[in-house]
Amino acid sequence: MNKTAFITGATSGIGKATAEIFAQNKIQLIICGRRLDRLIELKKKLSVHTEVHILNFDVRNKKEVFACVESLPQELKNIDILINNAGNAHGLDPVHKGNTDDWEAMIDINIKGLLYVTKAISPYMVQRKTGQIINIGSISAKEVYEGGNVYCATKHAVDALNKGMRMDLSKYGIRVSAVHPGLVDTEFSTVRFKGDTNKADNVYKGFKALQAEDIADLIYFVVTRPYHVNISDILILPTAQASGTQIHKEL
Ligand code: NDP
Ligand code: 8X3
Repeated sequence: MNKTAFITGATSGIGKATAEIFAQNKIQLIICGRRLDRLIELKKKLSVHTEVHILNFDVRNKKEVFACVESLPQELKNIDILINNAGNAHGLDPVHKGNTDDWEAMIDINIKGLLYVTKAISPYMVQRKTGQIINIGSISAKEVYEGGNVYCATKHAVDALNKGMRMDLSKYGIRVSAVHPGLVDTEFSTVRFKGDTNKADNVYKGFKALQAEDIADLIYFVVTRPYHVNISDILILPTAQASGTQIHKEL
């Protein structure tokens, strides 16, 4: 039987690339995000390979999250793989100049949104005593950089939640793991800098950043290990990046 994966943040970047590699390998998909036009376009593209179901919701909206998962047809409620990917950085201000709306967005999306989705789906996994949850953390889950204050705090929280979820769920045969990327060239920096593409492009200048497909490849590797193997925590960096703050650039 084909596996079913639920991917949050499938409208761009890492989530979209993961949907693509999963579809090519016949994994049934539930693709989620706020931008419905992109979800429709992706469904059209991937439906030649596999079944694709759209759920259009904001992970911050607790009611919507639970209602959307509840609305799934019975045959799609047996989710085998949850990719907790939706998330972004908003701003890069020092704490004394921080924008509290940005802080709330990051806390609500990266932490609370991830929790709502997990709470909506994991009981079905517990019931079936099988399933896999992959939390997309970041090098910012392990290290902190100037201006990264709240974003790094939310990703440190994802790191803690990943460990806590594994403790709670491994007894039910559920695999829980985290993939922590360094710099990946996606819409991430455009969102962080509120649409300023010059600032965003500068982040990835002078070195070869990771591509969304590199992370998707790794995620596919993690989900295709034999069931007794859980890749519990993995950091993936561009070759030019040695740490959260050291990137070798040739400009
Ligand atoms: P993108 O900006 O390309 O993708 C972010 C995705 O998250 C989009 O599909 C977006 O969909 C979704 N999303 C954002 N906010 C919400 C929301 N409120 N409700 C539902 N979905 C939401 O960035 P990436 O692909 O790079 O980011 C994916 C994950 O990877 C994030 O968790 C990020 O923190 C992490 N990461 C990224 C790195 C990088 O350098 N790019 C490095 C390390 C980790 P939509 O807007 O349609 O809702
Ligand atoms: C995204 C990578 O270094 O911009 O999590 O925080 S970084």
